[in-house]
Amino acid sequence: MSIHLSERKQIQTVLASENGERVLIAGFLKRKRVLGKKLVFGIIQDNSEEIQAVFSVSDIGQENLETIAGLPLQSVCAVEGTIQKNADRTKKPEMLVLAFEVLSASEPQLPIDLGPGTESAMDLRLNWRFLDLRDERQRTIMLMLSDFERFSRDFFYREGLREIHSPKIMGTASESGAEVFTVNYFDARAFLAQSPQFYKQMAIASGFDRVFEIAPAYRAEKSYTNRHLTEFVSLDVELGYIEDVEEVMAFEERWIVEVLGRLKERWDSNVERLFGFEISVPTLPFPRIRMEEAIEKVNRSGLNVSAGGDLPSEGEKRLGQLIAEEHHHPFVFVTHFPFSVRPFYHHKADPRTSSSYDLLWNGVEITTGAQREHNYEILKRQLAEKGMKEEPLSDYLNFFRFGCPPHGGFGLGTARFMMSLLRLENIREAVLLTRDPKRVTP
Ligand code: AMO
Repeated sequence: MSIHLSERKQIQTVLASENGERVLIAGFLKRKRVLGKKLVFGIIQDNSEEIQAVFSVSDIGQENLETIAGLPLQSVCAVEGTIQKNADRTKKPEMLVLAFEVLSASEPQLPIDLGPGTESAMDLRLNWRFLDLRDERQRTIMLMLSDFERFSRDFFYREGLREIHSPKIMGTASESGAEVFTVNYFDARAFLAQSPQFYKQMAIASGFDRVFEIAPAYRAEKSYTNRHLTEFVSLDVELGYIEDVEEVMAFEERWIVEVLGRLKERWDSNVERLFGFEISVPTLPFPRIRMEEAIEKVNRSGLNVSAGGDLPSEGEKRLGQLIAEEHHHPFVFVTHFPFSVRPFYHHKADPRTSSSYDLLWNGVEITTGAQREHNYEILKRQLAEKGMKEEPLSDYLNFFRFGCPPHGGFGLGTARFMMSLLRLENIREAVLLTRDPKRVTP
């Protein structure tokens, strides 16, 4: 009896088949139980689900039974058989195996432990990330990340945004000089983009009303923390013809509520089983607090963060807790940052204050957003105020010389989003592969 992989069905689909239906599945041998010389129970897992396959000597013969009994876990097999529904409807159907084929045998000794309660150290898991991702919890994070992007695209297209892809090799640094990677570019020097900031603004100057981009961003930050990577995926939005920064915040909170609602609908039961809590969809509008007030509030609670500046990460954490107690809300927009701690391209609400915000989720910054300065003369003054030269930024400044709609937008690290959503300890679990100051492999 030969197996035709083209007839393979996903296990999730197979679990809903009729009793007695003949089906073909394929996947990893996740666990097995050998009962004497007559019976082997094997759990086969694919991308969608797992199923118990019953290998019995009377159906497949002695030789085949010995093969499956001796097969190392994680080997890849194709299994054909009939579906046996359980009389108890709460129990999953099983498969009575009629034929199987080992597509690729695993080595018997795995370099890491898979499964709950047997976790290997993070660093070792990252060395063997392809195996680590065979664990359902790890793979679920990636599948949800993919849905997060998909649901976001749905929302953005419905709201009239267009997707762009801007270059990641640049002639100038986009955010600030300090954290940028330099690359040899033939006989010259170039930089890796820290953000698509300049190009998403260019798109507005080019006449695209509203745009978004989901793409890598690079930061040469030496800091080795649980929430910084040197390469991360940045989700960027830029909206033309806005009235003020409030419009950007209102857009962002509507997007987050829709996306969380859809993620809950699709993933809640898996999240409950694998992570131990339910996804909660926040109410609108999210709380907003001015930076000045945020600092006062945090200091009143016993921390001592400097006034007039930015909030350090412990301050953000405390603010998240205080807002959660007061407003019963996991999100907070911190607004009215001093211009002194913001980039030159932010619009000013008044001479000392930028029209910008950070969005915190459970006390972790997931977004920076702002209205941008689109007046060429003012922009040049703001550059001078920051002690920066015009010449290296001349291409950027040109965007504002021939008419540019008022605009604003935000940037969000997709891994930070997943980390907050799933309450992960480490951002490294929320990216396919880690790039940090100590790691450029695998
Ligand atoms: P900012 O530098 O705050 O703003 O970055 C925006 C968001 O990107 C994520 N992020 C990171 N994630 C992982 N590792 C890092 N090293 C890292 N650095 C940043 C965070 C952060 O909130 N151009 C502006 C955005 C804008 O104004 O539109 C910018 O890049 O989630």
